[in-house]
Amino acid sequence: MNQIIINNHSYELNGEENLLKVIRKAGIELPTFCYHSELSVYGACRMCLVEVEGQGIVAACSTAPRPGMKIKTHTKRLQHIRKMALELLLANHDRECTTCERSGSCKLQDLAERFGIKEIRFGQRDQKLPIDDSSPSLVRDPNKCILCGDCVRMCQEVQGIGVLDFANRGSKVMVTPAFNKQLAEVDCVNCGQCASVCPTGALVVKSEREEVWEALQDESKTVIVQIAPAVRVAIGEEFGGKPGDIELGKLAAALRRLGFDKVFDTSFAADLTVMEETREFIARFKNNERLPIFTSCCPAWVKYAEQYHSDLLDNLSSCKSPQQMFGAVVKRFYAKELGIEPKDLIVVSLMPCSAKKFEARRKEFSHNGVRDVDYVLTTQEIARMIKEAGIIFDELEIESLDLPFGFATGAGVIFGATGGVAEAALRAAYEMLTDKTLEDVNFKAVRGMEGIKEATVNLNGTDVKIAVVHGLGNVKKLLKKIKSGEVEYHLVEVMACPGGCVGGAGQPFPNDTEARKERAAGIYRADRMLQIHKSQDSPVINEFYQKHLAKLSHDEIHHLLHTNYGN
Ligand code: HC1
Ligand code: SF4
Repeated sequence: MNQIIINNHSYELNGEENLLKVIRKAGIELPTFCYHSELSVYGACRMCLVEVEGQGIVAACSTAPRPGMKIKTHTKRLQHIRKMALELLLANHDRECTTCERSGSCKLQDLAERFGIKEIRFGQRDQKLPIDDSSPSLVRDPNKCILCGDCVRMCQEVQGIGVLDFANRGSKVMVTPAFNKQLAEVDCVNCGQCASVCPTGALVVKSEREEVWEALQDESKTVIVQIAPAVRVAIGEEFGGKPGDIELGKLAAALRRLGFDKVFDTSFAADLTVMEETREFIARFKNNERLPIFTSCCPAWVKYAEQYHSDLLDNLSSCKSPQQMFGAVVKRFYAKELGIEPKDLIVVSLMPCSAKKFEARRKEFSHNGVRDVDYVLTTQEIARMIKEAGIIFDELEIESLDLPFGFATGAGVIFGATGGVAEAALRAAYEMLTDKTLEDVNFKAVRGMEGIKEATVNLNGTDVKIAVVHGLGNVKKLLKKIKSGEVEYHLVEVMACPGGCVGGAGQPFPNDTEARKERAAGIYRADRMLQIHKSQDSPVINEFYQKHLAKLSHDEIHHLLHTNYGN
C-alpha cells in the first residue's frame, strides 16, 4: 500500500522527495515561484499550498509524501489564499508588463492571468527603487523582485559565488549585492544563472537589440553574424519546438531576412581553437609545463579565475575563445577581402550566454577603439527580433550558411555541451601525437551531465588525464582538490554554466536540467549528422592556415588568436 490520494484519485508513490513532485506527476501544475529542483527548498512563496486531511494547509514543496495521505490541491480556501498572495505580490511590484523584458515569460504575469486577477485590492508601493544597469551582462530591477530568493540560492548554492543576498527588514526587505553595491562593483562573473531562475523581470540579461537594429539599417555597414554552437539546439524552443531540435537552417534563413549580409558559424572558430589549443596542450604536455592546462573559452570562468585564482592564470590556455577568434579573424582578413574598414564590418554574435557580452567588451579584444565583436545577442534576443520583424519561423525553408566561415566540423559543434571542448581536443591530440587515424571519434567518458567527470585516455602509449567540470560550484570543489594535490590532471575543461553552453543564461525558458540534457543530445546529434568530425580534417581550416596564417610570423599569429588574461 504505497498510494496517495490526490483530489479523490489514487496515485502510486515512487520515491519522490516532496509532495510537489507527486502532484506534478499526477498532471497537476501546482504554481510555485521559489521551487527549482536544483536549488534547496525555500518554501517561501506559499503558492504551492495544499490541504492534507488531518494536517491542514502545508507547502507541497517542503512536505514529504507519506502513503495514505489525502490531498486536495484546489479547494476554495486554497484558491483564495493563492489569489491573495498574488495580489500582495502584485501590489509590491512594478506592473508595467508591456515594457518588461520578461513579458510573455514572466511567472507572475502568467499566474495573474491563470488566477483571473482583474483588480488588486491593495495600494501600490509608490517609491521607485533605482535600477542597477552597471553590469555589461545583466540588468537588476528591484521593483520587479518578488523576494523568492531563487537568484540568491542559485548564485550561492550552484555557482558558489554568493554576491546576492537579502538585506533590510520588514517591508524594506530586498535582494541586493552586499552593501547595496552595484553588480559591476562586486565579484559577479556575469554567468547570468541568477537571471535564468528569476521568475520575473527583476534580473534579466541586458539587451543589445536596439544597437543591432540600428546597424542593420545603416547602409554604410556590412553586418555579419556568427552563430554559437548551443544556439542551434535551443532557438526552436522559442517557436514551439522542443529542446534539442536542430534549427540551424531556419535560423540562417531568418537572419538573412532580418538583413544580415552574411551568416557564419562560431563553430568554424571553435575548429580553429581546437587546432591552436591542442598544439599548445601537446607542447606543454611534452615539456611537463604549466599543467593542467585549463580551457579558456568560457568568459565567466576566466573572470572567476582572475578574481579568485590568479595563481592559476598561467595554466589557462592562451587561446582566445572561439567568439573572439572569429571576431579577430574577420576584422583582419574578411574586412580586407571586402575592401572595407574594420569599423564598417559589424560583427554580431548569437550566443547562449550573458558573459559573452562582457567578453566582447574586454580591453584585450578591441583595437584602436574598434571591437573585434561589436554586439552579442542571446538566443532569446534573436528570437524576439525574428518575431518583431514578423518572420514566420516555422514556415521558413532551411538555408545553408555562407562560406568560408559558415563551415564547421562536428568537433566545432560539440563545444556547446559540457565535455565537448575536451572531446574535440582529444580528437585532434590523438592524431597529432600518434600520426595515426582516429577511427572512433566518440570519447563518451567526457559526455553527460555529471558535475565533475574524469577520464584517462591513452595517446601513443601515454596516459592523458582529463577532468571536465561545469557549474562554478563544482569548479570550486575541483580546484580545491587540484590545489591540495588530491587529484592530478593534464587537461581540465571548465564551463561556468550547468550543462556547459547549452545551459547559458541567454537560452529560452525554462532553462532547466531537462532542457539542458535534451539540448546536449541535440549537439551530439548535430555532430553525427555532419560529414567531418575532426577539426584537423576541415578543408576550410586547412585552407585558412595556408592562405592567411602561413604568411604571418609566430608573434603575429599569437597576437591574432591568443591573449594573456589577468594582465
Ligand atoms: Fe559557447 Fe564557445 S562553446 S563558449 O559555450 O567555446 O557561449 O555555444 O559560442 O566562444 O564555439 C557560448 C556555445 C560558444 C565560444 C564556441
Ligand atoms: Fe551570481 Fe552569476 Fe548572477 Fe553574477 S550573474 S549574481 S555570479 S549567478
